[in-house]
Amino acid sequence: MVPHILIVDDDLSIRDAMQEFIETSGYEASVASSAEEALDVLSGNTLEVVITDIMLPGMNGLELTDRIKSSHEIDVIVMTGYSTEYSYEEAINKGASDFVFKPVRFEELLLRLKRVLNERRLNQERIHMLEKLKKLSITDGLTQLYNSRHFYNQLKGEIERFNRYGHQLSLLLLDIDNFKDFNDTYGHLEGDKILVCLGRIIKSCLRKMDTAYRYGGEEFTIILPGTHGEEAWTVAERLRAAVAVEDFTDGKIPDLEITISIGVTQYRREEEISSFVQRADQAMYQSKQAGRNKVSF
Ligand code: GH3
Ligand code: MG
Ligand code: MG
Ligand code: MG
Repeated sequence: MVPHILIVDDDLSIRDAMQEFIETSGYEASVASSAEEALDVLSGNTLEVVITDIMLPGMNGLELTDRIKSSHEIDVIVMTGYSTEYSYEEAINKGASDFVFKPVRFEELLLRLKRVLNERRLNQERIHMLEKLKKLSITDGLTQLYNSRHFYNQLKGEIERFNRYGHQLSLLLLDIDNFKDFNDTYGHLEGDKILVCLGRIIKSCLRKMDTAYRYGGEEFTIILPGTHGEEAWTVAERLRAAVAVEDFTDGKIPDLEITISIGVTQYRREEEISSFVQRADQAMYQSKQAGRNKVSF
């Protein structure tokens, strides 16, 4: 996308000349004759850079810079005459990215503009990369659900919310039944495919607020904020039933039955996080004891 530049100057001839120059340099250019008009243009457009004169009727270019930097992700280049009392430092302190003297030498302005745009691009790439790394650090590579590190962080947060606002909080812990047998019979790679497929089913059974995690090898957890135990049990039962009827291998292994056992717990005030998770684990174990493919509370 072509970068969009806004030129702010109260002198019509300067405005026009700069607009033409910026446009012939390959950018989209808009103009404003005052800071107030510039703020109007900003509110209705996506802009990359504002090039503003300092001496303007009404709000001056430094105040404009201040306003822009406090509410927009936009770079500002400030222009002023040699003889004014405004200093380079003042403009930079207000958040300006660069500064040019008037009369503006267009070739110099273009170099500075290119440098500012380049830094913007690098910054965006950096932010994008950090977001990707952050996502990677909380995601389980196989199932694309969240990982167990993220589970404990999120659960801690939900427990704090519970203690502050008294919202209900429930937890499901589920484990694939006799999965070792499956691996022994069909191999680990086929087992991994089952895990991926199960991850998808879990996701499809979740409500908007719920989050699912690969807790361990073939064990998963689901945090259900704002949910009391009975409701959580209903979610668990729906998930158990969905897994039991799923054809995990698209008929390649006829009569294959994959089932899960689920433990449901509701958070008790002031309970330690470890005790909360342990109770879910105990409930899951009860489901195993009761013959597997069950939900226990
Ligand atoms: P139960 O019904 O009591 O849960 O029986 P189980 O065989 O599922 O239980 P157990 O905890 O003894 O074994 C879990 C098995 O899960 C061991 C291992 O073969 C398998 N497993 C764990 N992580 C992975 C994984 O990442 N990929 C695959 N393919 N298998 C895994
Ligand atoms: Mg002026
Ligand atoms: Mg297990
Ligand atoms: Mg198991």
